[in-house]
Amino acid sequence: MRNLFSSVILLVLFVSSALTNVGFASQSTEVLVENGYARESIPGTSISSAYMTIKNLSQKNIRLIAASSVVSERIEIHQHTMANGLMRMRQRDYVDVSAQSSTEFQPAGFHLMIFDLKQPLKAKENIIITLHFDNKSSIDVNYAVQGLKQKKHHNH
Ligand SMILES: [Cu+2]
Repeated sequence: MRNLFSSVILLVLFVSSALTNVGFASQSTEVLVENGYARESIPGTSISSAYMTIKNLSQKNIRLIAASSVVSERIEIHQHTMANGLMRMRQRDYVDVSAQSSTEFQPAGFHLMIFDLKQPLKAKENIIITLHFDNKSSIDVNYAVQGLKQKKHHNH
């Protein structure tokens, strides 16, 4: 029961933040994050990945250096690369977003890798991930959870 109760509270928080899909900078208004979405976790696993576009409107280069969230204690910055026809994934310490430019996090590219999910991510939920930058600013970003593409459709 306690679990259900805290889920309801979280859901209320998610709904209020889902009203806008753009992240707000807590210390800098010069970074915008758009099109945030996360993947529904595959049943039986506790991992997911998240994607977005980070826009740097400022005159200075910035660097994404970490991500954190209540849904997991462990979120890493990753990059997919193709090598000899094989898709490889490696952890990155940071990803740069150049001045007045944007950097895409997308499948087959940069992504946030979410490990050790406290609860599975389900389609149509929203989660908040805080992005931390090297200029000490951070942004709370809303990620809409999308269903798995290959998943057969079930009605609950
Ligand atoms: Cu990854």
